[in-house]
Amino acid sequence: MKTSSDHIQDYNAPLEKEQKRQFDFLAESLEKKGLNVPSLLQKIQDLQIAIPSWALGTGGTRFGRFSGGGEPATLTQKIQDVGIIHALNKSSNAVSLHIPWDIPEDYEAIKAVAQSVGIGFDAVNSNTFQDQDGQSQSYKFGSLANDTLAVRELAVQHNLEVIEIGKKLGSKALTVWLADGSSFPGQNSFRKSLDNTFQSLREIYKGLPEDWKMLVEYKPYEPNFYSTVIQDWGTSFLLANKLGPKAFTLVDLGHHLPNTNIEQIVSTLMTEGKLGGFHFNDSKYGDDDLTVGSIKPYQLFLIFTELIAGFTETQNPNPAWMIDASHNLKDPMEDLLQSVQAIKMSFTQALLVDNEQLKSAQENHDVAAAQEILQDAFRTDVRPLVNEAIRQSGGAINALEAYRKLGIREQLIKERGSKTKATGL
Ligand SMILES: [Mn+2]
Repeated sequence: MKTSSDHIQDYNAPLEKEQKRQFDFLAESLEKKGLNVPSLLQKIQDLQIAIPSWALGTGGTRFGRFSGGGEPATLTQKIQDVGIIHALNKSSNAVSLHIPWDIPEDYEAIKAVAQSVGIGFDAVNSNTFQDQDGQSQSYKFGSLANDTLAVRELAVQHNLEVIEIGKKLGSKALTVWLADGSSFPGQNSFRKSLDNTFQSLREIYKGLPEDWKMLVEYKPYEPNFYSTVIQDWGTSFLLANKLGPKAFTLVDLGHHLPNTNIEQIVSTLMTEGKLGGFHFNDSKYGDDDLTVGSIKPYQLFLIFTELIAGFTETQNPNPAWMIDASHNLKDPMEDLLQSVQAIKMSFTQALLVDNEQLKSAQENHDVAAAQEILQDAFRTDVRPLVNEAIRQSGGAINALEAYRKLGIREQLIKERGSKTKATGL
């Protein structure tokens, strides 16, 4: 694959002069505002976003799926793809595995592949939203929340197995997302479903190693359309609190009803020390799996502003950063490069917010000034700074352009064929 350091340096060479000119110009104006540019570069370099194993193939909708060429057919190929992304952007040094779609056959071999491309293993994800071949009980009417004890036990057992798989890979967190709920009023008892879920999660929590986290994800609807058991951050927070100090809430941007104030949720969770992880994506209507920053970049910036304030002003542990998207039109790797870049840009813009000035505007009830402070940061074109951080780490000045110029997809199609299908999709 043409992603060796030499290939990337060859791609960068003709762009270096213009990159330096743009960076110097921006750096000078930031320094005039009292910002420490080397420290900004370091923070941008340190931000690493995990890639989910399911995002490397083309996603589908309930109407159909249109495969792209050269999709990864095996776990090894998925990890190699994450390695390509990381080589280009130096910002995606971990993969988040979905079990049972990505159970390693040979753990040592998989770890060696990951190590060879500089990739670690982020949170492992359990799956009780679909039945697997030969499964003894069905999740059709719920898993951890199911009224039938044997179904709940099967779902608990699956989660415990996922922890065991994660332990062998060096993962440190289990993400639980439940499809459980009801599609019609009267179908389930809300109280019983919630209590069953808590009892099941408690069994899983008992099997969690000391240095692990359990991330409890919420979602207001889908695949159930009347109610989901863990419908919102409040329900997830309630469960995480009852479970104990290793349990946290996970915020998936797509898992909110339209216009929900997600930045306020982030702030509240961090105040309580319970924000455990983030799933990035973007959406116009619901859980649309669109490229991060493609629809609501200002919202993303406001979320990062809360996160960055929370890092210094709360005791919340560092959250796990993951993308959770798998959309149906673009080359998945191009989409992931765009998403990671969008995350880095919003993060960087949020780093530019003058929190002291903002506090003073708030104390003086100067509403217009408070808005100006935020928007001054948001309207700064930070691309030369983000690209410089990536360049200094050995990545490509423009990762997406490099991906195209180096002909990565063409090489993958040549190696894997044009009709491969990613597992789980
Ligand atoms: Mn998610």
